[in-house]
Amino acid sequence: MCLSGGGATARETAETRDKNHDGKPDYWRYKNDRGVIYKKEWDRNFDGKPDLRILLDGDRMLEKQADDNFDGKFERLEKTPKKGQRLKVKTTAQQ
Ligand SMILES: [Ca+2]
Ligand SMILES: [Ca+2]
Repeated sequence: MCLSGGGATARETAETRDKNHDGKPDYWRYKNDRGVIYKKEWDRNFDGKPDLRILLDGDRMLEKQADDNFDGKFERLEKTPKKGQRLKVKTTAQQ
């Protein structure tokens, strides 16, 4: 067994895009240490904070989180149903 010390400590690497060219990123793509994308985030109102997030397992979408009122909290959660299950949408938004 051989353990090498040091090395990269950052496990999460994000690629960003600036789609509206205002100098702030509005799209994030996260890859794990195998180079597989497991999370994507979008800033839909261009305030610099992500408000739509998708969690992935390979090509499969596991979960969608949305901040529809742009207050910084993701109040809508959609889990991709397993086979034979119906889509469940959870929301913690106040009525
Ligand atoms: Ca935003
Ligand atoms: Ca919100």
